[in-house]
Amino acid sequence: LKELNIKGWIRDVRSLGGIIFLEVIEGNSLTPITVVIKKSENPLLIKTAKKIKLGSAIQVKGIEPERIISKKGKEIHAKELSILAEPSEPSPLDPTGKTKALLDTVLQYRYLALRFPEQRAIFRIRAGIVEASRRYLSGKGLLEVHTPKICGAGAEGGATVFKLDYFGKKAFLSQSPQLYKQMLMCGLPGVYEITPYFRAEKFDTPRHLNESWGIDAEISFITDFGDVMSLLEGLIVYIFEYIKDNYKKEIELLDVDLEIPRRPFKRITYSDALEILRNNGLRLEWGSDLDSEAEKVLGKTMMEEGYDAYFIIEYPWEAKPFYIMKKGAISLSFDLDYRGIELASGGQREHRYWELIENMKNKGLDPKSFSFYLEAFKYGMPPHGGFGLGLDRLLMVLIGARNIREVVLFPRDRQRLIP
Ligand code: AMO
Repeated sequence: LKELNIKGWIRDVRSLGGIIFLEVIEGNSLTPITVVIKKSENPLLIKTAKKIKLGSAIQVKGIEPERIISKKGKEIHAKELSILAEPSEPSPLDPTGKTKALLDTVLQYRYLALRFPEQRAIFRIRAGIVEASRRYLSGKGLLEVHTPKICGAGAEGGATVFKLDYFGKKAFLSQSPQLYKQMLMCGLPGVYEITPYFRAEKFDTPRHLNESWGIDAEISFITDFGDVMSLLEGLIVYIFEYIKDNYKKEIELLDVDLEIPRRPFKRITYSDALEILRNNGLRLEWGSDLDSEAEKVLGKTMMEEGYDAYFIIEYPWEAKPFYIMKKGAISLSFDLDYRGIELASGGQREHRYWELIENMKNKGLDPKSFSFYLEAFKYGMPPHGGFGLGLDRLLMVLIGARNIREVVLFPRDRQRLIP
């Protein structure tokens, strides 16, 4: 007989005749273990067990029986039972998980919610995505880097920066590693960074956060932006396959039907997209951004054609940031959407010093405030490009969550600064 020593929290207590069953959430497990205490074998323990409060942290020593009497998976017959910590207040979440909590309550008590298997599954898959990204991008020869999050200039537009005081100087929280990953292309063939984005966006939607995470990559010596799209497509498919192969239990628990997106991802131009929208009764001016309504309609059309993931390429340059290469009125850029939700964007960058300055002026930016960045373009900067992939958005679509907050432990949005 195998000796067991388990530690965890009591999720449910049932008694039946002379037997008490404690359902315990153990260690990292996704399935609770049943602790069996028999009055006939252990009259003293049964007294302790009867007084035990739901949610208590306990330790049990005992043996694994040859035949299981509880209906649920693993079982231990207790010889010793110690209560390590008792709750001083009743749990704000139903410990048995039978009554589902509202998202607001989950977010306030995420640490408690993590005792539920479904919650554990979400954050394990999140870690799995990061793990898969590291494997894939390192395997492609990109170096994992860490760039500053306290910055002297913002890359993604002045309106959405969080300002802070840096020993009397004006500083910003990084909106994206954009400027630094590009500067690094002056000395390396490829980098990636898994990083927070801080953005003072005033959106209050199910897919926006003020602190989100990105998987950013940048590669140099590219032929065109197709090289960057291939890298991103490969990464997405690798992540889906990795999760499907290594997180089977989690996927099953969350009741997800994980389909690997069909390759090659469909590529449509921005102009094609406008045409599709027009055929669906949505008229958009050439040059305007695709709003969430437009994204949804496009997503539906693409799914009807059998594509979950698709690139929208060649946006009007007007609608893209200064660092993207301009070719007449269009930009050498792409967005990657999945079933109507934008997951990533990227493109080929302007690597030529004077053209880059021209682009900045075109956008009404003062090249002087970016001199540290421009400096890197003076010493043989090769053609390069990259992408930023939203980690939270990717996890959200992967598990079919309706709200991005579900997949972030302690989300930062317009209302939430604590916990
Ligand atoms: P972009 O601004 O499109 O591009 O951001 C890249 C991806 O990051 C995710 N994302 C967000 N997710 C949740 N809440 C937000 N507020 C939020 N903002 C962005 C999205 C988005 O597609 N520097 C470029 C990338 C590049 O060209 O390399 C950039 O930041 O999934």
